[in-house]
Order: sequence, then structure tokens, then C-alpha cells
Amino acid sequence: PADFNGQWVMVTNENFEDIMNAIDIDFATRKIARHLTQTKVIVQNGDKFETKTLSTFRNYEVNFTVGEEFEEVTKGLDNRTIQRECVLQTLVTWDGDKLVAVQKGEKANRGWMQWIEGDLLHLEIHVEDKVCKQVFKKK
Ligand code: RET
Repeated sequence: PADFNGQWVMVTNENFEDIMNAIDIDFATRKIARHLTQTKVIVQNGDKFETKTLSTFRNYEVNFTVGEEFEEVTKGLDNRTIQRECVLQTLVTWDGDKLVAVQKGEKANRGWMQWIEGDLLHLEIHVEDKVCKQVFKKK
């Protein structure tokens, strides 16, 4: 399979605001988060992934094995003011050299797709009818 290992620094981030809105991120958080230059740190061992999305404001970690459905608790990501955790049933699979994630939960059509082109990492995040396109460059 493709090799995602490395540190990837954000170069573009289209429609991130739409995605944050769709997953009920509050206004104050959105205001800060939309300006962040995110860094993706990926440790991959075959089908086993440890991923960190880092920023000066907040970090988000998700670990998974391709083909194995898991419970994804979106701590520090979805809005937490309503005092209930957002738990997703997430399954990541290969589509050729692309990673495709389906995140079953209270939001329809939630998931992402991630692939490499040269020294760029592409990440497309979708929720309901919104799509965010992020591109990262290898450090
Ligand atoms: C940040 C900052 C705080 C607010 C939000 C964030 C969003 C993180 C996301 C991460 C997605 C990671 C994926 C990893 C795949 O391997 C940057 C933590 C909303 C959406 C898809």
C-alpha cells in the first residue's frame, strides 16, 4: 500500500469553516481554528496508522487499522458544551492507494479520503453536503 509516513504541513484548507459548522463547532472555536496551520503527523506500519493533527490551539489524534471498524471518540473536536461525547463508528478502507473513511454517527455522509501525490498529502473531509479540501506538504 501507499506510504503516508511523515510530517505534513498544511498549505491549503478550503471550506474548513463549512465542516466545522456541520459538526457543530461553536463560533469562538471556529474563529480561532479557521486560521490554524495544521500539521499532520502520520506513523504507518502497513495497515496500522497513528495520526496526529497538530496545531498551536488544539490537537486531535486518531489511530486505526485499515479494515477494522472502531469507536472514534472525537474529543476536542466536536462541540462538547452539550455534555455528551460524539462517538462515531469509523471504518477506514483502501481504495487503491487512497484511504477512505466512513464515520457513522448522528451526522449523515460523514467521512474523509486521504491520498498522496508526489510530496503532497491530500485530505478531503465531508459531512452532509459539505466538503473541505486540505493539502499538506511533506516536511
Ligand atoms: C482542529 C483544531 C480544533 C478544531 C477542529 C480541528 C479539526 C480537526 C480535524 C481532523 C481530522 C483528522 C483526520 C485524520 C485522518 O487521518 C484542527 C483539531 C475542528 C477535522 C481526518
